Amino acid sequence: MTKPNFITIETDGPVTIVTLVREDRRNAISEDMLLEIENVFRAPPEGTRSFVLAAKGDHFCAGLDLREHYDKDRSPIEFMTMCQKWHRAFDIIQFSGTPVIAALKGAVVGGGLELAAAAHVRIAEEGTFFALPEGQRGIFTGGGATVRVARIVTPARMVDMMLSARTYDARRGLDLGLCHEVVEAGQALSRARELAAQVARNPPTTNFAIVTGISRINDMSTTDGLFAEGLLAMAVQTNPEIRDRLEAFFSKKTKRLEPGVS
Ligand code: 1HE
Repeated sequence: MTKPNFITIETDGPVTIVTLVREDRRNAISEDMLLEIENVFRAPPEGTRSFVLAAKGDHFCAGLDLREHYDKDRSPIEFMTMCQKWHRAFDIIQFSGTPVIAALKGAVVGGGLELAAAAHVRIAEEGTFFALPEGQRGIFTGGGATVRVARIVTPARMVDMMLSARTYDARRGLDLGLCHEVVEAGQALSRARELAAQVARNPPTTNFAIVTGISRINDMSTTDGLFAEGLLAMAVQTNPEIRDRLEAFFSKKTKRLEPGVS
């Protein structure tokens, strides 16, 4: 892989931290940047057991690079091809089998929300805001929001978000499922790293089943879904790696779950 320009890749033991570093454009995603994002999730550094997806600057991501879109004046078929590239890149994030924890701040809008929605856990710091301003710009989503964001907030709410361009702050985003945890301003990255390190300690087969299986099963009929769940459980529950964990539980060596602790 050639050295990326729009992202940085750092490893911290089993955690790989991918950072968007195009803060002068508020991390808006150009074609080249999209390819860099796809490449790192497609072929992560050896030993990666979880990812943090973060951003430099005050904003996570302002979505599609509107300047590039304007300058390229794409034809319909060129934009269809472009959408397929966004779908492919974000599918790899969601379905590669390795957990991705996003550290959100500032604007998480348009294609930036589509990117965040492909991650498995979203930590937002105070000051984060979510929106789909496409309607206002006269355009439509193209990076998977009609599927991923609509599933989170419901299709009806997504219609409203796109028509009104309303913004939701971090707390409201938490209520709606756009993020899973809200932390103080400036703390999203450290919390995401902490969680990614914790998640990296789960057996890879278990993480694979969690991050790929649940979404896929929710695309299936009840009968197919239950069958697929059984197949996943068959592989995960009989994995020899889990025996040590169960023994640690029996011998009371593992921390017990506590109410109210997340
Ligand atoms: C950009 C972009 C961009 C900023 N493409 N250049 N997304 C949007 O409609 C979001 C548009 N952006 C914003 O609303 C604001 O920029 C922010 C709220 C994110 C940040 O505001 P602020 O005041 O910090 O920055 P700024 O002055 O607006 O922007 C700084 C520079 O970044 C400026 O360029 P400059 O040359 O004047 O310095 C902006 O033009 C540039 N910039 N956002 C290109 N998005 C697969 S389809 C997906 C559909 C979509 O994602 S639609 C995009 C929705």
